This record gives sequence, C-alpha cells and structure tokens, in this order.
Amino acid sequence: MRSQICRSASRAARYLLSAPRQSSHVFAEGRAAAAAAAVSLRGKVPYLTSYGRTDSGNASIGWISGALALPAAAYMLQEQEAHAAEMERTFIAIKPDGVQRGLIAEIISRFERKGFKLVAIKIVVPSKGFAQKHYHDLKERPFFNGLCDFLSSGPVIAMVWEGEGVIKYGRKLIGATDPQKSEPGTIRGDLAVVVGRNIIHGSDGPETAKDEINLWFKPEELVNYTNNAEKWVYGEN
Ligand code: IDP
Ligand code: MG
Repeated sequence: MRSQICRSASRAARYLLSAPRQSSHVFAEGRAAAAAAAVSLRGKVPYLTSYGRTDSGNASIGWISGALALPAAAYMLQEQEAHAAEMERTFIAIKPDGVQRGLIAEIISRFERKGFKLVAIKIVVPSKGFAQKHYHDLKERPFFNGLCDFLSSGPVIAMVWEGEGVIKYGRKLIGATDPQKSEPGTIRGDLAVVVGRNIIHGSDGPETAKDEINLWFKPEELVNYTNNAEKWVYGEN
C-alpha cells in the first residue's frame, strides 16, 4: 500500500514538473490518494475501522480507531509529499574538454540509460563574464581565473536533466571533483585524469540547481513532456 501511495505521489510530482500551472490539481490528487489510502486501510487494519462510529458495539474501540485514522492519513500524506519532493531538475554541463574529446554522447548516454529525462540542451561558448557568474562562489579560490578562462575557451553542452533524486544522484554519476579520487564507474573516474580538466559540471544542491538552470536557460527553453519510458522507470502502481 505504501509503495502504491508513493508511486501515486511520484506520478503527481512528475505531472507537477510537466504542468506547473496546474499544481493545485496535483496536491488535490495527493490528498485524495492519502484519503483513499486511509479508507482502504480501514478495511484491513483493525484499529482503522471507522472515524468515531460506535455501531461496532464497542464505543471505546470506535473512538480509538477514529483517533488513529487521522494521524495515519497525515503520516501517509507526509510520506508521499516527501517522496514527491524527490522529483527534481539539475543543471549538467559538458565542459570544453569533454566536448573536444568527443565525449558528448558517452556522457549523455550515462544519464539517459540511468532513466533520467533530458528537458533542455544547447551548445554554447560562454563569455568569460558568464563563466565568472556561473562559478561566482569560487571567486576567492586561486584557480578561479584559470577556471573561468577555460570554461569560456570553447563550446560547452548545457543541459537540464529531470528525475527523482537527479541532483544528488547526478553528482554520483559524475564522481568526485578530482578525477584522481573519483571512483571507477563514474564519469570523471572513467574518463578524466586531472582536476583542471574534469570534463563535466553538475549542480551540487537544490538551490544551486535552480540558480544554474535560471542562469543558463530561459524558461521557454525547458521542455515539458512525458517520456514513454517513464512508466517503466518508475512503475505505474
Ligand atoms: P565540482 O565541479 O565537483 O562541483 P567545485 O569545487 O565546485 O567542484 O569546483 C569547480 C571546478 O573548479 C571543478 O570542477 C574543477 O574543474 C575546478 N577545480 C576545483 N578545484 C580545483 C583545483 O584545486 N585546481 C584546479 N581546478 C580546480
Ligand atoms: Mg561545484
């Protein structure tokens, strides 16, 4: 039952990302799912038989079941909203070294095969000023200038990927900043050798992801669509 609710919430979250203007419908759907779960559990769990009805012949059991049913429904609602929050978007860029080394398809395919969905992509040569904006949080570091020179030295593939947990898991796919420390099996671990040429960038958290997507893309460049594979990646029920 719990996994059913989670999947229902997950579908709702995917819908939310695909149709942002109709978000109230999603939450209505979420609450309906929790209510339905509580109703359905009433038949199966002895303590959740009614909301305070006393026609079972035992007034105290009826009262207890009523008292427990509401927290249970609230708990399930929290669970599904927590789960729904995992549907995310992240900013991923193949840096000039990855592009020049012919690794575009290799890198994209790792995200695609995992089950994440590409919702924006473009090739662009960022100006140095733009690179400085992108890496603004590193401006005090000694490598900042060289890093910005490098990012603006050639074409970058800028992308937005969508999926449950894609921000954190995208970083796992990418591997540690220094390829000498990246695990084999990760993009940097398999395909790069030194920190100054580590071929790929990925947002490091939800706030950064939002800021970086806004910096690199206009809202209309993000494409909302349902991928036919989604029902196989996430399940339908
Ligand atoms: P991240 O790309 O794994 O998020 P950050 O610490 O945000 O790593 O650094 C951004 C980029 O700056 C790195 O991907 C790497 O290209 C470069 N960088 C980080 N540390 C060093 C360093 O010590 N020397 C040279 N370049 C560095
Ligand atoms: Mg970073």
